[in-house]
Amino acid sequence: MKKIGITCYPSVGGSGVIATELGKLLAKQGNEIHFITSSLPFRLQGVNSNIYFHEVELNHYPVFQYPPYDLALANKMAEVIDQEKLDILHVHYAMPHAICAILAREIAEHDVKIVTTLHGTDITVLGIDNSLTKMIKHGIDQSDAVTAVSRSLVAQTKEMLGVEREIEVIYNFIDEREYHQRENQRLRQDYGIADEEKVIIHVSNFRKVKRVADVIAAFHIIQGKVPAKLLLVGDGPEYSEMCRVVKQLGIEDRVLFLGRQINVSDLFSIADLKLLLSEKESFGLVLLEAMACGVPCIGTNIGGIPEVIEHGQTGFITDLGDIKDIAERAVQLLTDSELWQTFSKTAVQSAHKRFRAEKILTAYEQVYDSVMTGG
Ligand code: GMT
Repeated sequence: MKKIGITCYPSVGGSGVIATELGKLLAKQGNEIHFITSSLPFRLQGVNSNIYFHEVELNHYPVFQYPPYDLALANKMAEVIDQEKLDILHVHYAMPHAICAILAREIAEHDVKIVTTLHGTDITVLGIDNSLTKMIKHGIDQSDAVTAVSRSLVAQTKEMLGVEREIEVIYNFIDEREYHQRENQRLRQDYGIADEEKVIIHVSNFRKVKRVADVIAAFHIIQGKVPAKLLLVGDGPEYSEMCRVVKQLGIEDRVLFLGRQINVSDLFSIADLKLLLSEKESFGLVLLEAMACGVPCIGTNIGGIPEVIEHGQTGFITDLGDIKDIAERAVQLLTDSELWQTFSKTAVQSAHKRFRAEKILTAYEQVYDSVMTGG
């Protein structure tokens, strides 16, 4: 049994999902898990006797222009390390969480090992800002072990930050009990989807890097050839602009903006195709969730996406912004039911074989064992 602290961004997002689900699995194995976060992680519902939550409280002192979240977090981490005698502090994101963990390790009296998992944004987005690179690199170099969610992210981290240390690839995983194929005719009816209509889905935080406009542009072509509806799930900075684009194209009746949703597995159960056309994506957890529900995917040749989608087997990989190719591939899949069935079946098998929770949990446990034994 180990005592493990976990810090992540608790709001909706793949890294928060992975951190929380991993904590739940580790708790089930008999480990004692301490979440140290600014609010309760959204997937952490219900009571579990092995899981504790330590809230980082932010005080708005008038002397500070901004509330010092990072320092408050480091202080809380140090407190929890000492009080609970943590063996490991597993932080998700080098920036700022690994930096906070390193500071906390210095402040705390009890010896703790730091494991950092890179999820992408800290490297591919923050890493291009020169004012932060030295600090991100420091966070990575000073961690006892570092993992990343794809081979592509490891390569980018080494190239962009000049990191030389070992970074282990541990892919994201899915909870098979939640993400699996199921019938949901009722939900289709609730959303007004006709029997002959195909359902295309996109799930994201509507940031510019997600290129939601490309999803809409591709759908515009697709729906001219196949009766279809587009489900846009999520919310973020590009939301209003996307509503405008849909209106301008005159396809409001075929595009459903569903906003943020917690139970996306229900939505995947009525989808025929998932589109993720990002310009930056270290993994694309939503692809894996879709695959586990038997939904073939089309994604861009970016970051870790080609490590998740097997081109020509579980979906297609297309060039960034190649709307014509994306639409053609989509129409091919949606109109060839034999091909679709094969892709759908292979997607489920691939999700289970390569990304099942049990396999990924073992990989993280090995990292914990290795830092604790100094290996
Ligand atoms: O940008 C996002 O989609 C959110 C971000 C996060 O913190 O959850 O996602 C990153 O981590 C996910 C979990 O590992 C990955 O699946 C996403 O690909 C990654 N996002 C980017 O690299 C842009």
